[in-house]
Amino acid sequence: MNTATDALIVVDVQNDFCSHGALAVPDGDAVVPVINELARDFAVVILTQDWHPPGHSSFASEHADKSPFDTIIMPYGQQTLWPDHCVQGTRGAEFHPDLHTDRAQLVVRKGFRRAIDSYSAFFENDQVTPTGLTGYLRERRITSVTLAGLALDFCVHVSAVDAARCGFEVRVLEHGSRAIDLDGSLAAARDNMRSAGVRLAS
Ligand code: VGL
Ligand code: ZN
Repeated sequence: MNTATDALIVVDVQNDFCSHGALAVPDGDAVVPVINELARDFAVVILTQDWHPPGHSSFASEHADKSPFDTIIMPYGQQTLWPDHCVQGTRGAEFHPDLHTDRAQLVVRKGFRRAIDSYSAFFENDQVTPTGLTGYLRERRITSVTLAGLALDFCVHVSAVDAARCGFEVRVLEHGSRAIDLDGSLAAARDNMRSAGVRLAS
């Protein structure tokens, strides 16, 4: 058992990121049994849920002449465009049916503002708008976080770097994560996490 100062943050284990989903991460379903097992060792379990309104600005379908996986410049910086995914209230936005969610104490929804995406569980993609998770963790006296889920090179990566930036001790469990890997994004994410002081464990 980990202590009460450690939290497990399970990132975006939702139908749209799993097999047959709108933005299926290769082998994404494989994280479910690993995370179910892991979660039993944590006193504090938090889930994140990508939760976009229809017509979200990160959807390629909202931009003329753009395709999924193109990048554009938004007022807050560079943004990859995605297939429509995790639309609020749809089956794709629900957690994977085999994910054990009963022990989760908090669900952090993110990406719910139309004009801005949020990869991180801590800050939206402008890197300044908070989700409130830092305050929650601090109030609960949590000092260290372990992350797993989808996708390793996007939401897990940015959440891990932000957690380190907020002063938490951070570990990412690679065996409980899978990557999208667009143009070397996985290698870049690993470098970035290591430079931020994140421990990559497998
Ligand atoms: C994610 C792309 C778009 C993720 C979410 O969970 O990694 N990736 N929305
Ligand atoms: Zn998304």
